[in-house]
Amino acid sequence: MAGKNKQYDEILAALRRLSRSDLRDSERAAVAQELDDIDTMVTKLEHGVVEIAAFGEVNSGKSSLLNALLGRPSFAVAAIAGKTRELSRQEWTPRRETIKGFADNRLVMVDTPGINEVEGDDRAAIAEATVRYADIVLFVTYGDLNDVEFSAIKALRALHKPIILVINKIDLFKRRELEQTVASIRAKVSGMIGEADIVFAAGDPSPALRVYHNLDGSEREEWVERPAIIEDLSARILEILHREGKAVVALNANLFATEVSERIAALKAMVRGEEADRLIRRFMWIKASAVALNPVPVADIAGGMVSDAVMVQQLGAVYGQPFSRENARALITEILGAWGIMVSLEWVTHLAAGVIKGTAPLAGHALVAIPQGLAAAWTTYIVGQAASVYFRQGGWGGRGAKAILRDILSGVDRDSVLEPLKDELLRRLGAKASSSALLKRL
Ligand SMILES: Nc1nc2c(ncn2[C@@H]2O[C@H](COP(=O)(O)OP(=O)(O)OP(=O)(O)O)[C@@H](O)[C@H]2O)c(=O)[nH]1
Ligand SMILES: [Mg+2]
Repeated sequence: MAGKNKQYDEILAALRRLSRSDLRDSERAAVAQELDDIDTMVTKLEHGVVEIAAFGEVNSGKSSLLNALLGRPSFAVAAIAGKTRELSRQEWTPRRETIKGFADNRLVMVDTPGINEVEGDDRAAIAEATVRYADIVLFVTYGDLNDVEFSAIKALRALHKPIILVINKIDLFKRRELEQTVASIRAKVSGMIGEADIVFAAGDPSPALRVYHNLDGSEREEWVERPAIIEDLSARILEILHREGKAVVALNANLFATEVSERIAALKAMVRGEEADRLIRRFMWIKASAVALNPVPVADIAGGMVSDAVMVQQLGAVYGQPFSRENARALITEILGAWGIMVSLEWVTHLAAGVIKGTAPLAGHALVAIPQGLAAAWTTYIVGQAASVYFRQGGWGGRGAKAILRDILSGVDRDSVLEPLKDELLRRLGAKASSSALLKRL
């Protein structure tokens, strides 16, 4: 099929590009599942597979129905609910020469576990994962739709899957009961599933009791097997394939590609965000401890840009944007300018007042060292956050650096960012102070 159809080729090419996209090891590990999913979809498209999945509550007769369509007992069936535990696939070979354009396709039936035991949001996620590769969904029920079934149908509709709603086990219904059930189901799904896509079936009807009248007037009872009722369903599936042709498969592949690339983008952003955070915290500590353990003149706090420049370069690498040392310095200058901080004693004192309050009065060396260390770390934090935004969005964007700095500053609680650093500095300085006190006493 590949190569014959432009739409297919484009989707295939997009998926292959996605799986080859430049990913660092940590990113590749985070999106391993998505890359596997892409491989599965690529293989499916390359082999021209069309998947038809049965979906519904446990015991609704999904496996039996698929067996009836296949004409062989391929899927396990049981009277106890929850027989099917995993997705499984079987090739279906109806008179496929009758389906226009599908002569070189493989039709595959997919059996799925029942949806019951899963709750709320999870149900939508499970439905999504279960029918991810399905081109047509057979939603199997054997009575009026309950809330679980209804919310599953809504989830499937949200995925834009063509759905055939199968009212199964019709051999168990009385005529009136069946009419009422159908009327109620139609009302519930109106606007979601068209009438032509609601069909009756009996995948595995119970045997019927036949009474034979003998010539001598006696009667003989016998249980006789009844054939499955699947003609309407089978016809409807073939009709959809016939009418929609490969658009059904292309639509599904396209939705899949969009969904999987969004998931990859989100996971990549998460991995990068976490790495950036770790990096910023490491540099905050380096700077805070260097400054606090060796106090430098206050004016040097923001001026000593070397470690910040290295951090910015490394952040660029996390976001896949190599940055020279000069560019890193220029970016830092721009950030500090947009922030508009006064690197002055006043600023440090002000900052210290916020963070140090609540701490036992500091003495001697710590009185100067800790506020200076924290001020240095705070500068590094803000520079790191702003640079991360810059790299993430490929520049400052229309709103400019000042607006971004404002967002960062209003969205962060300075005291809680610096708190762990303060404690660690106090611990280290405390240890240093007590050892020097000890030395003096000797
Ligand atoms: N009377 C009647 N019984 C049916 C019909 N289809 C299936 N059954 C019975 O319903 C029970 C469950 O059938 P399965 O096909 O295993 O149902 P399932 O939906 O695959 O169930 P799980 O795999 O547990 O989710 C079995 O006892 C079947 O014989 C039908 O059309 N009529
Ligand atoms: Mg089953």
